[in-house]
Formats: sequence, C-alpha cells, structure tokens
Amino acid sequence: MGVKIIEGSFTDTDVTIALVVSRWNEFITDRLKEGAVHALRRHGIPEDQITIAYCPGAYEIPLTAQTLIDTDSFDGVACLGAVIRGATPHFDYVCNAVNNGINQLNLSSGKPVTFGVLTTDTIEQAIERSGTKAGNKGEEAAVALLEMVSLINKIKQ
Ligand code: INI
Repeated sequence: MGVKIIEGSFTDTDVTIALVVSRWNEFITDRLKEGAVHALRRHGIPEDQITIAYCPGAYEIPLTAQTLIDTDSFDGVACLGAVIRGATPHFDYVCNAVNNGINQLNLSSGKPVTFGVLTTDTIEQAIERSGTKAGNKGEEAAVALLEMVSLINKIKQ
C-alpha cells in the first residue's frame, strides 16, 4: 500500500476557460492575454473553448470573473491585469481590491480563479513580466489554471 498522490495534469483538453483582461495599461495586459492564449493553444485547448472578457481596470476584475463563474459555463478563470504604482495611495487600494476579490472568489465559488495581475512599482517591471526577461505572468496564470482545473476535478472524483 503506497502513498496516494493526487496531482493535476495538463493533458485534459475538454475544458472551458475564461480569461478576464483589464484594459488599464493595455500595452501590458494585451501581452499578458497573448501569453495566456498562446499557452492554452500549446496545451491543446481549442480556441472555441476559450472566452475573453475585457473590463475597464483591475478593480473591476473580481466582479467580471464572478459573473463568468456564475454562468456555470466555465471550468475556471484566469485574471489578467496590470497595476503600476503612481504617486498616490490609489495603487494600494486597487491592488488590495483585486487581490482580495480574486482570493475570495476562489474560495467561495470552489472553481479555480488564477492571479495573473501584475502589481509593479515601475512600467519597466511590468514589461519584464509580460513577455520579456522575467517571463509572461499571463502564460503562468493560464498554465496554473489548467493544472488547478485538473487537480480540483481529480480530488472530487
Ligand atoms: N487600474 C489598473 O488596472 N491599473 C492601474 O495601474 C490603475 N491605476 O494606476 O490607477 C488602475 N486604476 C483604475 C481602477 O482599476 C478602476 O478601473 C477605476 O478606479 C474605476 O473603478
């Protein structure tokens, strides 16, 4: 009798995925979206199983994601946004709201909602994390979502 291990795989292509993409700092969030779609395609997810919902800013991401989840049409949601620090505390309020909102939604809905929201001090840091020297956080959020969808399904089986 061995240890029973449950882990997600990346081979299940029969999944429906939603991406929430905020338009603020669109130069960055468009790259996150491209990274996410590219990763899903490379994992064999057909395009007609991917839905993209655009919202104004990162603050609006949690409600958009919650509304998508409530339709029961998606196995999980990847949230993509970019909050870049300015001269006022606004940054902290937006970061707290999007972080708390996504965190709560994960737990209350029981469906995976992944966090591909950049929270950076500078535009350069955001560029580095959206497809240049520090990878692409949109891609990471999409791959983490596939793993989580598979893991949650396996645990429930
Ligand atoms: N929204 C972002 O997604 N990123 C930002 O950097 C940002 N800044 O810096 O203000 C931002 N603000 C808008 C916010 O998300 C809401 O859309 C707005 O407050 C209306 O509710």
